[in-house]
This record gives sequence, structure tokens and C-alpha cells, in this order.
Amino acid sequence: MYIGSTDTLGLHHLVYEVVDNSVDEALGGYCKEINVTIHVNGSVSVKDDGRGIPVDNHPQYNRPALEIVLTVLHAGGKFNHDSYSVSGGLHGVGVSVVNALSEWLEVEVRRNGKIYWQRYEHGDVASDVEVRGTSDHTGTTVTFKPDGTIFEETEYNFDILSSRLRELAFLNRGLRITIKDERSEKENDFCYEGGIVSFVEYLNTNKEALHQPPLYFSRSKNGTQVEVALQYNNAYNENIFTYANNINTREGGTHLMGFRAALTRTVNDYARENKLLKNEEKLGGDDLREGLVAVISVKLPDPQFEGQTKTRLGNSAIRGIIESMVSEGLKEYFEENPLVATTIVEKAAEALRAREAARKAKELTRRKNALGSGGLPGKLADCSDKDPSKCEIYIVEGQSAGGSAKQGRSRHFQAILPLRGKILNVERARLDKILKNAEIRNMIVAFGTGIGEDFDLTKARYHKVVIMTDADVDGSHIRTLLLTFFYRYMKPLIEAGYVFIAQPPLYQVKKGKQINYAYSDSELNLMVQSIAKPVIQRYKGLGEMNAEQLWETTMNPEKRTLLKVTLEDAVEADRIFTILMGDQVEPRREFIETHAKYVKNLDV
Ligand code: 0RA
Repeated sequence: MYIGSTDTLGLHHLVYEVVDNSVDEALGGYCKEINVTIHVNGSVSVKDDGRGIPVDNHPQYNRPALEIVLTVLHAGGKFNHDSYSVSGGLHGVGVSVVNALSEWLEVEVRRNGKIYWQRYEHGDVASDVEVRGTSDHTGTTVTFKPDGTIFEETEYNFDILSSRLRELAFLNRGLRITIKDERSEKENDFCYEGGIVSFVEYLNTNKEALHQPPLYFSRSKNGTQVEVALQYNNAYNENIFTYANNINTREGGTHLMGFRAALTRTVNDYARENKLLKNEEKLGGDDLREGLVAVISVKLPDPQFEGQTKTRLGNSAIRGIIESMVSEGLKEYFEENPLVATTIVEKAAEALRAREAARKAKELTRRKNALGSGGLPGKLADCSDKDPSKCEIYIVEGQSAGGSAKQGRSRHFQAILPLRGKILNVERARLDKILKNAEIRNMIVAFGTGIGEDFDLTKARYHKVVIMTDADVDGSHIRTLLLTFFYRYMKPLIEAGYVFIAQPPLYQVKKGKQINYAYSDSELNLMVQSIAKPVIQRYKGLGEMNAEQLWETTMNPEKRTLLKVTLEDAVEADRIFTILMGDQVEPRREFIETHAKYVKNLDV
């Protein structure tokens, strides 16, 4: 079952499950609008203007169909199978699961000119279906309050729900999805007539596109519908999002393979025919990734999800459909737009040449790695334990803090790598240049994982990589540079939950021999109230703490707080790194003025 967990992720999946049922109505052409409301009492409503869940007697159970949909597992879908329903796969466990996991759930159905209503508690019928009035509209409203004895976390996050609802609106052209938060009066209204073309434009906001508008191809065949939108920009990273039945297929699959094969073949054919490459040069799939933003969405009747997280599409027929559609579409587009075609080929050719240079630089890093004491960087103070699951590496800003950390650490499981000043901004550099940067090379060698396509998580020498920087503007800049580097070139490290941010204290509060540390202003205020006339010292940097203090406050696993860096929302993460580290200044200023949020609080 897909709710999957009782943490905040599972909590949010309750809403997605109900919304999926409404989206299903939309896919069948019966629903135009979905409204999500977060109420003050912790409940959430999902309202749609679909046909309404049937309320008539279900002969097999001799109960109202509504009750069956709400209480029997997998009955949530269309039991009569006459509608166009592509949901299923991971989702589609049904509203009954949401019901079972709710303290209470109320459903209102507008159908047959009437308004029906029923209430459940902990998944059980609490009142029979009753008629509560008349209506000349149809639709379903489900309101539920998650069961606080099941979920560890019961507070909904407006931004998390908004991101998924925006994505659903992009993936279902013309469908209006609104969200309103009655706790804060925040609201959003998502409706995109451009569908996934709008999605690609959104992903390319704040980037410089190489052509306008994005390319778009679509095809329908035997109840299967495939769509691709793509647009190149002048950056160096790739950003492809793939979906099957509105589910993000993070592990890729047949749709992605078909797309890549078509792109590589068609661009090479065009380049060869128009003599745009030097002899012997052949563009590889990787060369065509630079600056590529694409969304692939397929909707099919019987999706097969494979892979470790069941997010790789397995249906083999999809590969061929996408490959021929994209090949034919691109060929035609290139013939009609030779300038764009040439720009794309030239960008890829540049990438090819840079990749060759990077290969040489990597070779150098690798050879170095084979030298001497495992070839580890001279600045690294390694730990003695060799079991990666027990080992931590602290990436420390500045030599003096690095010195304190080396002295203060517990040397069997804590390694220290000091950084000299700022690292390279990887958002504005190609891999060959990135690999020439000494600080980055030191990290790659110390981690043992390699980088980019060669990244191998199983080779990680530490299962905790802790970023430890000053609590000032420079420190936060270095932290962002490091996170951008990890996000773009070592993403699996973040996905595995190996990346953390240390939380050094902001203040020392001293009264006689008694020393306390405050990690925030509010904590300081509380402390000052309880201790009469203490001496307060504000820490401006890690360097102001001696080795013992640094251990006590920031590194000792028994006492420290670490923030775990998470990647729940890749669309949002990409947007933030582009804004923070890309070439455009104005959006960056705007963003920094409003907020900076890419870590989630988690005690370790
Ligand atoms: C079963 C059958 C039909 C619609 C639905 C369920 C349905 C479920 C949900 C859940 C949220 N919104 C919903 N809207 C509809 C088909 C009804 C018909 O054939 O008229």
C-alpha cells in the first residue's frame, strides 16, 4: 500500500490518494476543478466537480456503493470499468485506506439532484448515508482528519502539498487545482492550458532558453497517450522529469530510454548530414544532456512499475512509441528550424570536447588516488575505523576551525576535511573545470565515490558527510555552494540521506563556572530569563570555539543536532539552486529577501 509510512511523507500521501481519485474523474473528462483546503482543526477537504461517487445499492454487498468505496480496499476505483481510468500502479489503493487512517472522515456527494452525506470514524461507518438537500451540480467532497495515534506528524505543510498539486495541474492540461490554507490564508490556483509545455517553461524560469517555444510532441495509440516537451538552455546540467499516470518515475524506464535513443540518433543524423561535426566526432547521449530540460508524460492502461522504489516504467511497448514519435518530430523541427538545430549541435559538440578534457582530469584524480597512503588528500585528517556506516566526515570552513575540529574530534569515527575559502560555483562551470578545482578534487577523493555518471554510492567511505560552516553570510554561501555541488554531481549521496548540516551554537551564556549554549535567539531569551545576569558571548565563527567547545556543542553525537538534507521535491530544489547560483541576479535577490529553505529539520 502506498501511504507507506506514518511520518510526514505518509501524512501528505493521504491527500494525494484522495486527489488521485478526483484526477481520475478529470482524466475521464468528467471533472474540471479540484479544490483542496487545509482546515484550522488539522483536517483537509478535497472537493471535485466529477460525477460524484455512486450512492445506489451495491448488489454484491447490499450496502450503498458509497460505503463500499469508502470501506473496502481497492474498491475506490471504478468498479464498473466503463470509464477511461488510467490510475493504478503505485496509487489506487483507494480512499478506504485514507478512511482507515483517519480519526474521522466525512463525505458529501452531489448526484441525482441530491446532496448525500455520511460520516466515518477510524474507517467505520458512524452514520448511515443521509440526504442533506438538493443540488443541480455533481461532485464529491471528502474531508478527513488524520489519526494522531497513527501518524507521528499530523501538521500539513502548505508548500509540500502545493508542489505536488502544481505538478498534477501541469500534467493534466486545463485541470484547475486550487489549494487554500485556512490556518494562514495562503492560497494557490494552478491551471495550465499549456500542460507539460508550461511545465518546461516553469522549469526554465530564470534560465536562458536557446529557443522559443519549447518543442512538444504527442501521440495516442490503443488507449495509451504519450507526450514530450523539451527546451534547451545555456546551463550545463540536465533536468528531465518523467511520469507514468501522473506518478513521477524517478528511476526512469522505457519512456526515458525511447526518448534518449531518439534524441541522440536524430541530432547525430542532422549533424552528419549538415557536416557540423569534425570527422570521427560522434555525439553521445551525455553530450546531449547539457542544458536539456524535458518532461515526458505517458498515460497507459496497465502500467508496470519496477525497480528498487517501484518508480521505473517497465512497459516495453512505450519505448518504441516514444522513440518513433520523438525521432519524426525532431527531424521535422530541425528541417524547419536550422538555426536552432545548429545551436543544439554546437552546444553538444562543445560538451563532447569538454567531456574528453574532463576524462583526462578524472584520470588524474584517479591516478592520484592510487598513490601512497590510499592517495588521500594531505589536508584530510582521516578516521581510523574502516566501516563506512560508522564513519563521518566533517567538511569544515577555514583552516583555524579545521584545526579545532581535528583536535576536538573523536578520531576513530570522525574525519575532518578543511576547505580553503570558497569552492567553485558548479552551476556556472563545466565538469572539466570543476575537476580542476582542488577543494572539489579533495572531496571526491576523500568520499571515494567518484562523481557524476561514475558516482558509486557503495564506494562511499563515510555514511555521514557533515557540512560545518560559520553561522554568518559567508558560511551560508559556502554551504549553498557545497549543497549545489552535491545536488548536481552527487545526488545519490543526498538521496541516501548521507548529507547533514552541523548546527553550531550562536551564543555562549556564562554565569560563574556554569556554561550554557544557545542555538537560536529564542533559546537565548529563555536562558537569559532563567539565569540572572549571565555573560553572553555571540559566536561569529567556528574559529572562536576551542577544540573542546566545538566537540561539546557541535560534534559530540550525544549532544549535537544535525540537520539532514532531504530531496523530497526535485522541481523545487532545482529551481532554488538555479536562483541561488545561476547567472541571473534579480531573481536571486528576490529569493534571498523572501526565504531560504532547502533543509528539513531533523534530529539525529
Ligand atoms: C466509483 C464509480 C464512479 C466514480 C467514482 C467512484 C468516483 C470516486 C471519487 C473519489 C473522489 N472523487 C470521486 N469521483 C468519482 C463512476 C460514477 C458513474 O459512473 O457515474
